[in-house]
Amino acid sequence: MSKTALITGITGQDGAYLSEFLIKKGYTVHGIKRRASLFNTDRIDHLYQDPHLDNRNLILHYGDMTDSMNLTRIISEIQPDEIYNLAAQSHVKVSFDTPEYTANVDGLGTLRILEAVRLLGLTQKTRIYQASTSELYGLVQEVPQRETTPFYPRSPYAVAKMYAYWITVNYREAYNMFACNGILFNHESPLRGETFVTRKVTRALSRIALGIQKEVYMGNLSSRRDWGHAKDYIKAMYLILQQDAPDDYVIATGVTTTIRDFIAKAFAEIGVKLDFTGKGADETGVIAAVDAAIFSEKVGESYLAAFKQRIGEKVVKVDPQYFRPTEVELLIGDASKSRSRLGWEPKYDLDALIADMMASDIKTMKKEAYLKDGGYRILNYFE
Ligand code: NAP
Ligand code: G4F
Repeated sequence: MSKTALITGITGQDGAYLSEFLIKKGYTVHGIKRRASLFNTDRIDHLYQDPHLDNRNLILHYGDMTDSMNLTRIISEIQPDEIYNLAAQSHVKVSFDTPEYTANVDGLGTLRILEAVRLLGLTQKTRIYQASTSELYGLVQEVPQRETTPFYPRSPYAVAKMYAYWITVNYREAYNMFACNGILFNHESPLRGETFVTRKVTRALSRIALGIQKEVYMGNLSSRRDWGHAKDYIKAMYLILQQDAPDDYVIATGVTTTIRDFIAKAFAEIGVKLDFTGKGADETGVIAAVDAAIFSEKVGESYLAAFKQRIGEKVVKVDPQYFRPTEVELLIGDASKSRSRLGWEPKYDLDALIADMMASDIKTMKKEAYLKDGGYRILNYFE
């Protein structure tokens, strides 16, 4: 018998990779998507199946994490073996602007899922994965952070996720439910939302390389993150629900890098050397040199001459509007428990992640440039 999974947040980065992964494993995957005035299923359109077909393995339901009755009805109809609760207002900076909404979706939304499973009498059937986060460690109390490190959340997002973390533990202990937290450190990919720092950088640098963007404004360049690839991290979510007993796990690479170094590495990937000068809000990133062979291979020879003219230009600047009222300065995870108990091992390191994201964004931005100038760059697009 094939298993049935319900994914909240199926239209997001992780939801897209996880649904593809579970479908390949033979699952029937149900997903909850929000009603929006524009199509919001880009990331899963390749998995879409006509609703008139029998035996579909991807089925979407309209819903929202703020609507208990809707969630309860969907769970009741599907009777899932596994629920992956990935839906969230997931942007830390935005949570300072929308704290109540973030608490409702990210905190109470988790309670709504757990309580629906309990009220429907599914506690012994349905296993629940909760998308917990390294943001819980906030003002870190230990380096590196592991499952036993005390939490010190630093944003409305992290505080909401702290409620979700503990309500998951509480339902596990109170009702003997198979409910688990994956404490995932930052994970990125070509599908990453465009306003998270890595994707903002890979998109902007691709556009700068192609000559369609002058510069990019960033926030705090000195904070450090432990970045992995989302494709590796969704496998950990699955493994967490396949264990004999429910538990909580840290998923991380164990390597931490500043935002500044991420930007320099992303430029280096396409043969550009970037030097940073100045401090704080006056810091800038200046194009210092370009390796013609690498640039031609990764971006395209026809863009090289124009790009060389830009050596000496300040292309990375700081705008304090991107600073956060309280910042998480350092994250670095210790995933020893996941490695030993789950057998989880990431395939991508940071360089491989950056290569994947840059290649994807250069391709996408070439297409954008082509569409903008009405075909003038058609040769570049196909080269
Ligand atoms: P994402 O790309 O921002 O996706 C979030 C998903 O949640 C989207 O499908 C979004 O729908 C949906 N959603 C938002 N508000 C909702 C609501 N009120 N009702 C129903 N659905 C709603 O996030 P992600 O990077 O895939 O992350 C997945 C989960 O892991 C999130 O809970 C996030 O907080 C957590 N997490 C992420 C990371 C990371 O580094 N990526 C690390 C640790 C934990 P729309 O498409 O309609 O917006
Ligand atoms: O990419 P970010 O917005 O991710 P952040 O805040 O670490 O949160 C992400 O990872 C969490 C896991 O730890 C998830 F739970 C959460 O849902 C989300 O996926 O920012 C990373 C760092 C921050 O220190 C930020 O201040 O980059 C810094 N930063 C510097 N300039 C910037 C920018 N962040 C953004 N988004 N945009 C900037 O221009």
